[in-house]
Amino acid sequence: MMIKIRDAKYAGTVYNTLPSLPQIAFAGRSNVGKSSLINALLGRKALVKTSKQPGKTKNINFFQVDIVEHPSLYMVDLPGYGYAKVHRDMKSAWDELASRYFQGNKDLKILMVLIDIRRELEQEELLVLDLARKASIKPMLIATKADKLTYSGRIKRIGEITRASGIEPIPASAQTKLGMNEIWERIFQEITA
Ligand SMILES: Nc1nc2c(ncn2[C@@H]2O[C@H](COP(=O)(O)OP(=O)(O)OP(=O)(O)O)[C@@H](O)[C@H]2O)c(=O)[nH]1
Ligand SMILES: [Mg+2]
Repeated sequence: MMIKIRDAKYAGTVYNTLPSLPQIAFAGRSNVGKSSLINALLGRKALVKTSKQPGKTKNINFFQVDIVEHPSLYMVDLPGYGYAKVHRDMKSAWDELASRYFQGNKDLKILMVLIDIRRELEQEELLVLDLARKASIKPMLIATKADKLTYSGRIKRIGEITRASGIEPIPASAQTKLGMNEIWERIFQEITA
């Protein structure tokens, strides 16, 4: 699939009034690579700020993407959850922010739940998948940082994550761009359905 991005720009936060367009949201624990994945999908180096320091993204940020010969959409960068150094109260704050954003949001077409390909699914991931299902939002799993494993290591982890979650994850790397085409295909399948 040939994707040509005409324009990609920051459009505001969940608190702004924005024109109605399909939304693709990215969730996952801090440092899993949400912001990097959005940049990689858009072929941009630093539209979305990334950081080695977990907890960088604190708001729900909307990026408007205009694509040649395809409908425009928003990519939505959600704050990371499960950052160990953040106080427990932050976790329920995340749930509250996300639930409010998910609830009754007809434009939200896919919730991409990111998991580091080397890590086991934990309660946080299962909770987010559950939140999506409750709000009738289609969840997809992306196994990030796939460049850190060999091909056979990837296959093994994909099987394990599928068994633990019931969803087959797409292996992806913001570094090598592995998986970008497949993710775009799934996005268009969903928003044109
Ligand atoms: N090797 C490798 N490193 C990656 C990949 N994606 C992200 N990283 C690195 O992981 C770190 C965190 O990436 P971010 O994209 O900022 O992660 P985030 O999920 O947006 O983090 P928060 O905003 O804190 O929730 C950075 O140092 C990235 O360079 C990848 O595919 N491969
Ligand atoms: Mg981020």
